[in-house]
Amino acid sequence: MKLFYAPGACSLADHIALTEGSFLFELESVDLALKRTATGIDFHSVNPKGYVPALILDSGELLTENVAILDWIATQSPSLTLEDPMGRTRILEALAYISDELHSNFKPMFHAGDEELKASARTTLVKRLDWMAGQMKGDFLFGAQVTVADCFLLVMLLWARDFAVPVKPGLIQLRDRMLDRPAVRAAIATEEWRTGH
Ligand SMILES: N[C@@H](CCC(=O)N[C@@H](CS)C(=O)NCC(=O)O)C(=O)O
Repeated sequence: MKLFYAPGACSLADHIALTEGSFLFELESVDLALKRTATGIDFHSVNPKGYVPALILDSGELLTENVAILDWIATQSPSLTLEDPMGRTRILEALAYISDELHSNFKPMFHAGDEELKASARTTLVKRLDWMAGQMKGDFLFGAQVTVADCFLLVMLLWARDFAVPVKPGLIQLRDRMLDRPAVRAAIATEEWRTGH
């Protein structure tokens, strides 16, 4: 299995989840501007969509989209999902929210210009993150257990820190608890990604 990623991009969520789940996998970084992988492959030949994450399964099949990859990881690693009969559905609900309502609204922050769009995205992000803070059921989103949703949420919280988007204390504590985890530290160190702070 191989994960194609870019340092500090949303693919870090998948990288962390694979590491938390003790999967055996390889990594290859992608230059998103040039669409070239570290070994010099045209990234479009790996993932015609041209964006990370892209996971090549042991079967050779390509899996894309954070929600699908994280759901697949959770189905393979019971420690990252919830046993409750509604558990998978609730995690998918959270993943969809993180993808549509958080990740999408961070996109303007990564591009120069259009300050108006950035300001409006920031206002939406504050509202959406506040709502998420109100959903926390314990130390992590669903209580005491880390799930794939926390892995995805962490990346959003790191971006919030880097782009100075204010977040409630509960989410800051969740971020710091995640950052204390050996798997999270290992994944971030492997990507050689330095956040802005
Ligand atoms: N819908 C995709 C979006 C992934 C995405 O936006 N990836 C960004 C990095 S965070 C990327 O590779 N951007 C480069 C590009 O779109 O050219 C998903 O959720 O997996």
